[in-house]
Amino acid sequence: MLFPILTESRCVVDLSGTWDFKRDANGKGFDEQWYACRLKDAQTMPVPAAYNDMKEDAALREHYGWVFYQRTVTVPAALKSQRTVLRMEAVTHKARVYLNGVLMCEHKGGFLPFEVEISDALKPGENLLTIAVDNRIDRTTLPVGGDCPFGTSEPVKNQKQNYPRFDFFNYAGIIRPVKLYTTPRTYIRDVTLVPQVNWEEGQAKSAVIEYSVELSEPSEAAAVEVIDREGETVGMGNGASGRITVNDPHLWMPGDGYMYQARITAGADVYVQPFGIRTVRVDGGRFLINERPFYFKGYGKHEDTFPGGRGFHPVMNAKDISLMKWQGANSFRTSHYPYSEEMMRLCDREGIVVIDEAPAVGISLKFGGGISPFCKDKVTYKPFEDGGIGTFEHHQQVIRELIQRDKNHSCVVMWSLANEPDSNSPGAYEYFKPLFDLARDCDPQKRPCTIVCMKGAYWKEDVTIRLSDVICLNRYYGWYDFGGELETAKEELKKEMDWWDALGKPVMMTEYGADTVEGLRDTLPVMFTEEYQVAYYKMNHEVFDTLKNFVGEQAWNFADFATCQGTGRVQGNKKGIFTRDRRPKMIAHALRKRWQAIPDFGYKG
Ligand code: GCB
Repeated sequence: MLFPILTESRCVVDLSGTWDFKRDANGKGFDEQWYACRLKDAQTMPVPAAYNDMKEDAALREHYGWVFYQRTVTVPAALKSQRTVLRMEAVTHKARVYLNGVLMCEHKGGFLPFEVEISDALKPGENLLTIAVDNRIDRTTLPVGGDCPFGTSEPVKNQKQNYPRFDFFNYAGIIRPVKLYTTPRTYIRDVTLVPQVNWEEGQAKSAVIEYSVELSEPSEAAAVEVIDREGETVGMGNGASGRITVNDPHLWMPGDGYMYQARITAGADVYVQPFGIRTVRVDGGRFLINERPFYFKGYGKHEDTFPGGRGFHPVMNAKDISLMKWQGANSFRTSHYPYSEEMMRLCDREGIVVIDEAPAVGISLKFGGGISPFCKDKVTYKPFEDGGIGTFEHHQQVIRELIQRDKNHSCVVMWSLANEPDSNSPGAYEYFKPLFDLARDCDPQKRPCTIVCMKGAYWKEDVTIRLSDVICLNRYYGWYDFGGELETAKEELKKEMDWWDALGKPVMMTEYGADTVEGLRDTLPVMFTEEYQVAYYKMNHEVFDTLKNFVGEQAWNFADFATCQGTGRVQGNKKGIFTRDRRPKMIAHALRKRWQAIPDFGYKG
C-alpha cells in the first residue's frame, strides 16, 4: 500500500486535529448507533494520540472495549471528480469506519495501515466520519492479551480487563494520522523496487533496479524515471516492469542515507517512491551490508512518549535519531510492533539501520499468566494446540501487511517475525516454519528473517536455531538471572554465548538491560542505581567482545517507557538509557564512549 503523498495528480488532506470522542462504558454504542449521528456528550480528543493518558480519568486509562471518535469532513467540490480514499495509518487494535452512518470498512491489527475508497459515499458538503476503536486483546490478537493478571494462571471471572501478555502499556486509539487522498480514476496501485549492485574489486560499478508497477488498469502505459538527490535523471524504464541501470551509484549506507527517487507515470497518475541502493545478506557468521561485515550498535525501542502514549510524535522521532547519532549508535529494532511510516522514511534519510518487527509479542502462555512457577502442576502446557494460542492466521496477515508496507525501505535490513514467542515448546516449529516461508516469499528483497528469542530452560531446542538467519537473543544475566551477582552472571552468560557462537550463524543481543531509576546513586553498584546499570553493561560487553560470530548489541531500552502496574515496575519500565523525556542516564555516556570507538563495519574482522 503506497504512502499518501502530494504529486501533480494526487492530493492529500490530513484529518489530524481535535475530534469528538466518547468512551463506550457500557458496550451499547453499536446498539444505539452512535456512528449514525453526532455523538452526545462527547469529549474532545486529539488525533493522532493514544487516548489513555489524555484525561485525568482512571476509567479512561484502564478502559477495555470500544470508544468512538468522530468529526465532520467537508471536501472541496473539485475533489469529487477524483477517486477518493480514506486511509488510517494505525488504529489500535481494531477499527470500524463509518461515513455518514454507513460502515465503510473494518480492520484488525493496531500498527499497520488500511484504507477504503469512499468516492461514491462522499457527499457534497458536510460528511460525518466515525471511527470506532476496540482495544481488547486476547489469544487471537497480536499482540496477545490474556484473561489472567500478570504472573498468574487463573482467569479472572466476570471481570474483563486489560491484561497484556507483554511488558508495555496497552495504549490505544487512533494513534497515527487519518488522511484523505485522491488519485485519478485509473491509478498506480503499488510499486516494488529491488536494487542489485554490480561489484568490481569491492566497488559498486553500477546498480540494476528491478522494478514493477501495479496499475488499476493494466493496459495503461507506465514509465519510471530514476532521479538522484541533485535532481538529475540517472536512469529510465518503460513498461510496468523492467530493469533500470544506474552507473556509479551512490550507495545507501549506515550513517549516509542517500536516497534516489523513482518517479512513476501511468496515464494521468504520477507517484514518487524514494529508495536507496544497498544490498544485505548473511554470509556464515557475518551480517553484510553492501558486502561489508556490519556491527549493530543500538537499541530496542518503543513508540512511547508522554502524554500521547504510542501516538505519532514526529518531533520526538527526530530527537531520538539525533540522540542515537550523538551516542554512536547505528540501528534499532522496532520492538514490538511496526512503527509509523514517517519514522521509517526518516530512518531511510538518516541512514539508521532498522530491524523491522511484526506486532507478534506475547505468543507464549508462560509470560504474564497461563503458567507460572507457582502452578506448573495445574496447567497442561500446550501453547500451540487447541485452547492455546490462536494467532496463526492473524500472524500471517500482519507479516503480509508489514512486508507490503515496508518492502521498499532501505533502512530495513531484517524482518523480526516475533518477540519472545514460546519457541522451544512442542508445535513451535510447525507454527513458525510456514511464517518464515511466507515472509521470505513476500519480501522481494529477500532480507534475512529472525525471531527474537528469550531464555527458556530449553534454549538448546529453540526453533530459532533451525529457522532464523540471525540468532537474536534477549538475555538478562545480571538482572532477572543473577541480579546483583555480576561475577556469576558473567560466567553464565559466557557459557551460554559460547554455545551460540559455535553454531556458525551470526548472533546478536537484541535485548539486555537493567532497571535504573534516574538519580538513584550509590558508592557501590547496587541494583536500580545508575552505577549498577553501568557495571551491568560493562560486564556484558566484556563477554560480547570475546565472541567471534557476534554481530551486534542492542540495549534494552532506548528510553524508559510506560507499562501496566506491577511490583517490578516503578511507574513503568526503567531500563532506558535515556529517561522517558530523553535525559541521559550515566550509562548513556559510557555507551557513547564504547560505541564511538566501534566502527560500523569490520569490528569483528
Ligand atoms: C523482555 C521483553 C521486553 C521487556 C523486557 C523487560 O524480554 O522482550 O518487552 O520489556 O524483557 O524489561 O523485562
